[in-house]
Amino acid sequence: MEKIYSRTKGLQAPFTGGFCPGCFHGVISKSVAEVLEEMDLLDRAVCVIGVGCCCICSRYFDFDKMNAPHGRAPAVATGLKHGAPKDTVVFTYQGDGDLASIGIAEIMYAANRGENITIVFVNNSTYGMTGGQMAPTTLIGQKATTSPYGRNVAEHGYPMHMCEVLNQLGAPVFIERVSCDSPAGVLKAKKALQKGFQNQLDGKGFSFIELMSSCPTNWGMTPLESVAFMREHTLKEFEVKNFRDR
Ligand SMILES: Cc1ncc(C[n+]2csc(CCOP(=O)(O)OP(=O)(O)O)c2C)c(N)n1
Ligand code: SF4
Repeated sequence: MEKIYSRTKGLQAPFTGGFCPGCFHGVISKSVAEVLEEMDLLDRAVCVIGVGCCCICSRYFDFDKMNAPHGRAPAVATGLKHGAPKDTVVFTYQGDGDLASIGIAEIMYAANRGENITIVFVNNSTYGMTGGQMAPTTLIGQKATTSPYGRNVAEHGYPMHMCEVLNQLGAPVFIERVSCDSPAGVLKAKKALQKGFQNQLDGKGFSFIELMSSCPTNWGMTPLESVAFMREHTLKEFEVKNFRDR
């Protein structure tokens, strides 16, 4: 029988899974590994992994990686990119608490300098690993353990849209928001990741890919309910689109 699918070499075997059922980190990290393999980059890629559930990727990614706690991944990636052999592909893998809250300074300045790195930003609108606290990306009215009555604009401000914020800067060359809530969405996400890595190989500069995600555990939903919530609410607040492609 013809073999039509095999697991990517970019994930260590045996892949037993460490994410909660229905969590998009699984399909996103697999997509990243597949794209690197398809582009023949597994031997020269380095992933700088932030804090949060993205750390679980440290167990699985079968290419060079390191951890950069407390939102500093873009700064660490900048240093790596400047010091590593020229053909090294350096990217970060960060959650929304890590990137948009704890590490807001680092992402802004790496983007503004137009560093030749790629950012993989997983937005699940909560602090997943630490128990569902409100993140900068939490929707208005969405409940969190630190806002049990829901995000209230008067008290907590509005959700932050990182693609739109970074789109105000001059230097970034590629900014796109995608969602892996359907097979077609996964294919689009892989195309965006490929573009982000190719831009770096071409020396073009800073690429930012935001992948919309869920956190069934902290949203208090089943996997299917969380996908329905994403489609009904999250993807209306965070529109899937390409913001910039130079
Ligand atoms: C400065 C700082 N404060 C708090 C923490 C604790 N902390 C570790 S992971 C995390 C939440 C990360 O959430 P997010 O980036 O959204 O990732 P997720 O787990 O949702 O994928 C926090 C607050 C930290 N590491 N550093
Ligand atoms: S806590 Fe949330 S973000 Fe973390 S693995 Fe579970 S579902 Fe995913």
